[in-house]
Amino acid sequence: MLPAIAAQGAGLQLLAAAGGPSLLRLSKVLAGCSMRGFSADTAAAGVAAGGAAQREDPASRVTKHLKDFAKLPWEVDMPADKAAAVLGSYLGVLNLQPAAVLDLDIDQITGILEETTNKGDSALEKALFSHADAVTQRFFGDAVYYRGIVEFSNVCVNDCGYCGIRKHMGGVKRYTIPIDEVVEVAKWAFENRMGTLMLQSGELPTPQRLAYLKELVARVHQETLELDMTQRGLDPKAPPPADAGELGLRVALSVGELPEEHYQELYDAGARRYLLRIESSNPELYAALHPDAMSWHRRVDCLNSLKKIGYMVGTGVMVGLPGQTLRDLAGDIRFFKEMNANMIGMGPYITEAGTPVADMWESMFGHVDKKAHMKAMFDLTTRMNSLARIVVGSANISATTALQAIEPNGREIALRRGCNVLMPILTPTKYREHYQLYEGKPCITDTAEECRKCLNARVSMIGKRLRQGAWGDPPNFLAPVAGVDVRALQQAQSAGVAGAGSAARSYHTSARSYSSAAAQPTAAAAAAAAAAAAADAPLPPGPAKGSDVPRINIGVFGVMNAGKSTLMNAITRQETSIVDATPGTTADVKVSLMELHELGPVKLFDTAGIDEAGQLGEKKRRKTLSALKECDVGVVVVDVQRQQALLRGSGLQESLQESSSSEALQRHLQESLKCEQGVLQDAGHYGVVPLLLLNLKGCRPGPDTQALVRAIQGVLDPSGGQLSLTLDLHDAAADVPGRVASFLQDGVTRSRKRPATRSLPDWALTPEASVFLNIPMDAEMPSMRPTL
Ligand SMILES: Nc1nc2c(ncn2[C@@H]2O[C@H](COP(=O)(O)OP(=O)(O)OP(=O)(O)O)[C@@H](O)[C@H]2O)c(=O)[nH]1
Ligand code: SF4
Ligand SMILES: [Mg+2]
Repeated sequence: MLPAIAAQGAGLQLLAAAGGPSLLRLSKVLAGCSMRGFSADTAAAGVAAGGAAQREDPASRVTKHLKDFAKLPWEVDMPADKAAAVLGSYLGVLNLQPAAVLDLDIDQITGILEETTNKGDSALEKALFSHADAVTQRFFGDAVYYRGIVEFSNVCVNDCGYCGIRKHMGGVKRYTIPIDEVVEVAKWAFENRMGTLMLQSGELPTPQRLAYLKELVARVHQETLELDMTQRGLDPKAPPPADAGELGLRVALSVGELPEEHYQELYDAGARRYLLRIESSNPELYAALHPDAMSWHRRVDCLNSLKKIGYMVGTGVMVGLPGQTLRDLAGDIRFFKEMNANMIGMGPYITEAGTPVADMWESMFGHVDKKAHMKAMFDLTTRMNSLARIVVGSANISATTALQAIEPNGREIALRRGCNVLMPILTPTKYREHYQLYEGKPCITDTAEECRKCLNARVSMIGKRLRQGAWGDPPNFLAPVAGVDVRALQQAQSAGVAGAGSAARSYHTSARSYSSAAAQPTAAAAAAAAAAAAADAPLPPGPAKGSDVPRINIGVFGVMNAGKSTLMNAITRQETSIVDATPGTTADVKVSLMELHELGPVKLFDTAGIDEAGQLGEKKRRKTLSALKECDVGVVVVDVQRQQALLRGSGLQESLQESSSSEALQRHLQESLKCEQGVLQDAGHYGVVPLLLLNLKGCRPGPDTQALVRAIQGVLDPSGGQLSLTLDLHDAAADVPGRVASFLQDGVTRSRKRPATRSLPDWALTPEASVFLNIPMDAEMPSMRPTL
């Protein structure tokens, strides 16, 4: 049974009068966009063009729909800490951290969906959206990534009951775009800095299609790589330098179920991502929507094969299918979590006339107001996006085109509710109308150039930034995020804190509005909160040694050449330390006093490697350990590249693929990670919060690196309780400073030291703001400052 349409769901507030601060801000953003070159177009080489000059300009198309809003439809006015409090109150747990990933079980997810969908709980819904946005920010900052899609063929052997290009659908003109034409689109996508190209089609498991695909994948991969090398002044025919970073386009495929050997051959040709939608995690519902020849279990086998080969694997479902329940949808979220989906795409089910599922839908819902129903499905889909973000953590989640088919600002709203990826359609216009999977598919007549401009305008409006040209690999491909086990926490708190268990119950009886839920906790919840607060009260920030300014002390530790100074420079966003490939470049403890935007005043320690041999090495080691004692947070940098080389030298590379917990491998890692383990132990001894930074240092992403990262984490953090971050500090596309800052913030939260209040709030950082700075003058301030 479909969920009832909530009478007072999160409706958009359409007000008669335009204006107000939000609109003012919107107009500024759009003015900014046009200054950044909306009007000066470059020709879309090789891609359908024509008529664009007479057509509506993308920015005005975007604004048209917004002029009646007093509040922008994607805005959520609940701050992250309040959102965590409301969610925690609903779930019956205390002190839920803002932006925490939550390992919710199927009952908890179903409960949230019921509360927000059928009971119209707008406070919980706001908390859900705000928390999802905070988790997105934690892993991606304000970055939004592109995946350009080319629908290169609509030929398909399947008859999925909902699909407008299924094999037996009449009136569809079948096409397959010649390889040269697709390669031209790929080059255009590269020049327009799309980062990834997704090649999509119906399913056709024939040798001819495999040959076509292999050639296409290899050409897109190779030709865009050569283009990139040429533009960087490198010899395009030479092997790419090891430290060149992201070159050319990432190639992604979405071409259905194939034999495992085909997947392998396509991976070998250069494809690195694969999208295969499960459509529903409920096998019975899947069976009802597909012909008998199609099997849910076979699809799951395909997903497993893709994972085994080393693809970044994406999947997705439809929301609002006839016969689907809220529990089915909760099961979908668990499915994503359990397979550690690297990309998630969810769209509302939109009928396509003449398909069996559309007939089914008509017989069940033909009598309802279709517009209102679709709006409810839109809202439900964005709740699903938020839940996926909160539960899975750092996967990429796409704001699907189907959302825009229902609501003109659908994708922008979704980007503020957990999504971080946009997928512009680059299929040349002459083919596009023949790839109509559902009714009202938007942008069918837009050229690729129009589509790109329109998306740029949309992303700027919501205060996010398109990371053009970036591959945007999902962090959870290398390092899945376990998340807080909410059920276990709930039980532990109920056992340990009187009244904590009743927090969930009390939530249901409290008033529905956010302010009353937050400001008037019941007596039981208040008692529980007071008890927990006494136990967990953050310590006031203590004065740093020799200073009367309260600072948080953060140190960076590890072996020589691990990338400690590189990390320090990412923390300070400047060249604080010398970075060089010579081991032992940092020979002493280097202290920097500064104020970081995210943390306030800090004292930073860059240190010498602790593995240097000889007497001098021993002196450096002692100095480093004395700095560790002073720290509140100690980041242990692990050089993954070095571990990979050591493993290769030991001949144990093979055992990595077989089992990351093999005894020989464990023994080897225990030995090669001795220094890092020593620092972690000392940190525990001195009460320093340890953070693990696994520095990939140019290691090629793939199953081997992934398995090694897991094995290292297993040795250094057997209980899985430490905070860790896996990334390449040179990855220009990964917003390294932003991710490092959130990582440190999480660490400081655990240190029980309260970050000082930020001296500059966000409004003060706008170009128009005038701010007087009160600079603290402490014992460590340069002596000449007062005379300046
Ligand atoms: N490709 C790549 N190179 C890195 C990365 N991190 C560090 N490097 C390189 O590794 C070398 C050592 O980096 P540093 O940051 O100086 O390492 P360190 O741990 O401070 O080294 P010492 O001061 O000698 O102990 C330099 O050549 C860096 O450019 C990374 O994430 N990717
Ligand atoms: S959904 Fe995909 S596999 Fe199914 S009929 Fe349509 S194109 Fe073919
Ligand atoms: Mg150094």
